Parts: sequence; structure tokens; C-alpha cells
Amino acid sequence: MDSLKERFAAKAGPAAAEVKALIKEKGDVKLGEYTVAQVYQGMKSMIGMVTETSKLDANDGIRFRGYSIPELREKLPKAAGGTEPLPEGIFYLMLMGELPTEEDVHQISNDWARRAIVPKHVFDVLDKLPLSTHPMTQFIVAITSMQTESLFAAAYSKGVNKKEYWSYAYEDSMNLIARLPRVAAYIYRRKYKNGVHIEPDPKLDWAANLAHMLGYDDPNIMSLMRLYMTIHVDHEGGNVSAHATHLVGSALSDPYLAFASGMTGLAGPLHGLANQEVLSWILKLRQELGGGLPTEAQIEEYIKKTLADGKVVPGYGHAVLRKTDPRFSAQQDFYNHYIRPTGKDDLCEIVQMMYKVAPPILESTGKIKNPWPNVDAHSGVLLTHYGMVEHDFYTVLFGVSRALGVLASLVWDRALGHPIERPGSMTTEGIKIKIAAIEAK
Ligand code: CMX
Repeated sequence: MDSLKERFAAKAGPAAAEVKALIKEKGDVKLGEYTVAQVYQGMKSMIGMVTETSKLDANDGIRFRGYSIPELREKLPKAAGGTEPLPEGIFYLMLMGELPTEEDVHQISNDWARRAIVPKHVFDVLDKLPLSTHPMTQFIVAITSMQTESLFAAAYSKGVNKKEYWSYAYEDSMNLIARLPRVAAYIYRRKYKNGVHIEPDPKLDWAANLAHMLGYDDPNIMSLMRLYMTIHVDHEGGNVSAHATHLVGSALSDPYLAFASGMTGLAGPLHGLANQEVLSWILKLRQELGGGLPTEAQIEEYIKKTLADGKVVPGYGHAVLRKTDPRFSAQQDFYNHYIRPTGKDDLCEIVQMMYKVAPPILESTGKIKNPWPNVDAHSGVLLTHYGMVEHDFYTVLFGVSRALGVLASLVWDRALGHPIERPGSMTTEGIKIKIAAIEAK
């Protein structure tokens, strides 16, 4: 066993015993009552699962094991000469519940580089898909085809003791995370760069190596990739990609299958695909105006038209957040620190103008609960700035990062022995009868 795995085992055993005792002793304690609206409208703010890796606050934003994004940008170990955190560090934090040392992060980088060999048949499967296939579909196909490698599935079919599930989930998760950058880069280079692929550089950290294999070796885009891979990792358990991974994993589908289902959810335009939608939406605005920087009045008119056409303004709103997403602010800070001093970028400037113009318009509809930008409002324009203009690829990058959070959670799910997830449902007739009974009292 490697040392991270041994240290995880030493933590997970007592934690599982504690949870078991909690359920036994306090299992009947009521945590809340839920409304008809919550039952019909996506179970918003119902507490219905346990996620150890991160917690989202409507006003404060995301905290990973208690640490905010600004705190982590300061506290997590960085690459030599780099200013942004290494995603290996946030993975360690989510899995172990404590900040990593430089040595911990270095060890994970080496471990992932060692595990990063993608089986050839995965590339063969990708090569059979039409080039026009959306990158997210290719990503999901690749992950599913890699399921042949699942140690969890192999161990289960041999009849492993349930106490050992976490150990195989850990191995699959580490292998999957290690291999995803290669898979993502293969999809990118095949689709947009005539299939000219770039070998990994095992000396680079995980995120920098991803940038390198995609074809971007500028130190600033490597910094952006480290930041991007850090801020997209996790958003507590109820978002579609995390919840789908957790749900499917609860049937003891192995980590490859569980993560693939999470990615099918991330591919939805109300979730991760919003990053590509934002860029398409901004480019369309520019095209309609014949290029250049729009005025605030023109942006206002464009937003109002989007709403009047019955469409969403991508990159704005959130199911939980009620303030500007700190992940948006981190990217805005990156723009101000790395790009703006050397010259304004038109698309990034439009995002800043949108931030001023959009919230009052969205608020004035009276129905949009959060008029503030989310993570997807900013990410695409930064990538475009560095030359990655293929916006239908952006959600794949989100997915590579999201693997770190949802797979760390999946290892904990198996370590804590969470059972199959099976919430109850009601019919509308049943709800009407219940309401009538309550009102008759
Ligand atoms: N533009 C237009 N209308 C919006 C809106 C937006 N940005 N955000 C919410 N609304 C609308 C909803 O569609 C809903 O309309 P109806 O009552 O007509 O159905 C109404 O406002 C109330 O919605 P809400 O309670 O404020 O928001 P939800 O929790 O239902 O949805 C979200 C949250 C993110 C799906 C929604 O804000 C949205 O569609 N935003 C645009 C897409 C986007 O940026 N998604 C990325 C989210 C972050 C991520 O997961 O990556």
C-alpha cells in the first residue's frame, strides 16, 4: 500500500465506526420538514446525503474542508516558480481533511504520473467516433471504455469483503484521475489539431502536463490550468455531476461507470456545458454588433432579448448561491493579475461589463433567485485569451477537474459503507390527499 492509502485507511476506519454509531444512536432525530415546492422543484436545500469533501454556503460560496478559495490560493503548495495552487493539493485536502505538505503533493504528482498509462483500446474506440462527435460525448465514451480496467469490478466479481470496497474504489479513482488528462488531450488534438498528438511530460505536475499535452506550454496558461483544475473540483454533493456519481456509485457500479454518469450530467447546458454556452453567447453578441467592444446599453439590450426569447443568460444564476461565485472572482483576479497589465482583452472586458449590467436586469425579473455570475461566466474567455478557442471542448476541462472531488467523495462513500441510494417519491394524487388531510386538521 502506498503511504497516502495507508494514511487514508487509518482515518477511514474510525470515521466509519463513528458514523455507524451516530446512525444507531441518533438515527431518529428529525433534520427537517420539506415543502411541496421543494418536492416538485428539484429538492433544493433538502438535506438528503452526506458529502465530506466540501460544503456550499449561499452567501459565502464553496469551502473545501472548511477552506475558502482565496485561503487555498494562499495556503496550498505551488509548483516551483508558480503562483497558483497545485490541484494535487486540493485532492489531498478533500480526501484527508487536512492541508497537505509540499511532500504530500509531490508524492501525488509522482503517483499520478506513474498511473497515467491509458490502454490502447480507449484511443481505438475514440478513433472510431465521427470527428463531429461532441467532446463531452467522446469523453464519456472514453471513460466508459476504460471500465475494462476497473479493479473494483474485478474484485467484486471475485467476491471481495465489503470492508475492502474502499480500497478498490481508491485504486480505480487514482488511476482514472491520472489518466483523464491524456484522454482529454487526445480528444482535443484529434478533433481540432489534425490528430497530431503530444507525448506527456512526466516531469510536469498533473495540470501543467494537461496544458502541455493540449499544446499549450506558456507558463501563464499552465498557471491558469492549475487554478482552473483547483476551482472546478467540487461543489458539495447535490450538484448534478456530484450527485449522479454518488447515486450510481451507491449501486456499487465501479468508479469508471459512476464517474461517466456524473459526466453525462455535467454535459447539460444548465450545469457544466454553460461554460461553452457563455462563450457562444458572447461571440454571437459581438457578431451581431460587427465586432469590437459593445456599449453597456447594447449588452443590456442583448440580455433583455435573450430573456424575451425565453432563453437563459448563461453563466448567471445558481441553485444554491445567492452572491457572486468566488470561483468567478478567482478568475477575475487572474485576469487582473496576469492579463490586464499587459493589455486589455476584449472578451474578458465584455465579461467585466456583463458583471455590471446583468445583475440588475436579472433581478428585475422578480423570479431569478440569484442574479450573480457563476464559475462558467468567466472560464471560457480566459482560455480563449491563450488561444484555446474551441469552446465546445471547455466542459471536458471542467470534467477533468470535477473528477478530483467526486472521486474523493466516492472513496469516502465506500469507506463509510453508505448503502444504495433510494429516496421515496409521491404521485400528485398522493400529494393532494396529504395536503387535504393536513388542511382538514
Ligand atoms: N437566465 C434566465 N433565466 C434564469 C436564469 C438565467 N441565468 N437563472 C434562473 N432563471 C429562471 C429559471 O429558468 C426559472 O424560470 P421558470 O420559473 O420560468 O422555470 C426561474 O428563473 C427561477 O430559477 P431559479 O430558482 O433562480 O434557478 P434554478 O435553481 O432553477 O436554476 C440554474 C439554477 C443555474 C440552472 C439557472 O440559474 C440557470 O439556468 N442559469 C444559466 C445556466 C448556467 O449558467 N448554468 C451553470 C450553473 C453552474 C454550474 O453548474 O456549472
